[in-house]
Amino acid sequence: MSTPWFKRLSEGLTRSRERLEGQLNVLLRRGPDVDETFWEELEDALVGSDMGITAVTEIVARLRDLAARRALPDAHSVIALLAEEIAAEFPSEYADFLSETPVTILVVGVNGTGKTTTVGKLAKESVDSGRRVLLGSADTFRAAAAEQLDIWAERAGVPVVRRDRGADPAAVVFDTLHQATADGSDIALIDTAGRLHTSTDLMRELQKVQRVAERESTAPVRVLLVMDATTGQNGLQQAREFNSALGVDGIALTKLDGTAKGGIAVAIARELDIPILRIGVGEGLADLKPFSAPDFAAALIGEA
Ligand SMILES: Nc1nc2c(ncn2[C@@H]2O[C@H](COP(=O)(O)OP(=O)(O)O)[C@@H](O)[C@H]2O)c(=O)[nH]1
Ligand SMILES: [Mg+2]
Repeated sequence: MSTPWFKRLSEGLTRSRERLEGQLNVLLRRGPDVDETFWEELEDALVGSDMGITAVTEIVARLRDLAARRALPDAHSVIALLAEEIAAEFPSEYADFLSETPVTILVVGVNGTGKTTTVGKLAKESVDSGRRVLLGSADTFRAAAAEQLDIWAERAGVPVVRRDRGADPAAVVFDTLHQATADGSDIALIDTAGRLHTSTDLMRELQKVQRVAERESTAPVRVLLVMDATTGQNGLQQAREFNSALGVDGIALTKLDGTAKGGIAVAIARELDIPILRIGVGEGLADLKPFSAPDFAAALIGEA
């Protein structure tokens, strides 16, 4: 698995891996015995990486079962199966709507999670796969938001629809989707605001944006939630709120390079039941990667 992509993923997960690998090595240095203390310490190491108690309980239960059924001889042979069991926590089949054509994507999430950056990276990915892309700047709340999206649009070499600051975001969506139809766009990516006066205001505004998108889009409309991996378990509560207001179809998990608790991806998959479609491992245009559960699990636990 030494492809350039795996190498980049692995680099992005360095902080998480060092932490988990360190703890697993301590565990292995205790000795080869697979006793109750071993299972407890394994559980603690996994919980410490933010995988969430539900996933950890399941992973450890499956490993205990395997250890008994296959009569695994020692701690090493149990840890050797860990990556596979972590990967099993993720759904094995789901539609990657970011690769569908045509499609309209509403990119939502809390302020600062990386929505605008992710729109830019997705624009580049889509252009590289030969698709006609249009961006819509529906974050009309922040002064700098449209300028920031313009910069990404320029980097990716795609057009962007915008209106003045303070304009109705739903009007931007209307304009964007009419232009997408006129241009024959394959993918329309709509950036939205992450903060308003209150969270109720924000959810109401996004619901309006979604209604207008559903009405005006000739392509299927999907909701992509951008989550910041560094916010850990707090992000889960925000995700539930977005999901109940809008119905989230997929997740982009950003800033995995900025946390030692990358296990949060496991908690997200297990507790939200929404597929992670992309992960962000840096600030550059090429730092958004398709999610693969086996690669992720392997990069997360390393060579312990
Ligand atoms: N390290 C890192 N930084 C990221 C990633 N994605 C976004 N960021 C940074 O997070 C900050 C907020 O991003 P932005 O797109 O403006 O968030 P928005 O408010 O949700 O639109 C910026 O400084 C981005 O460069 C990532 O995957 N890794
Ligand atoms: Mg933004």
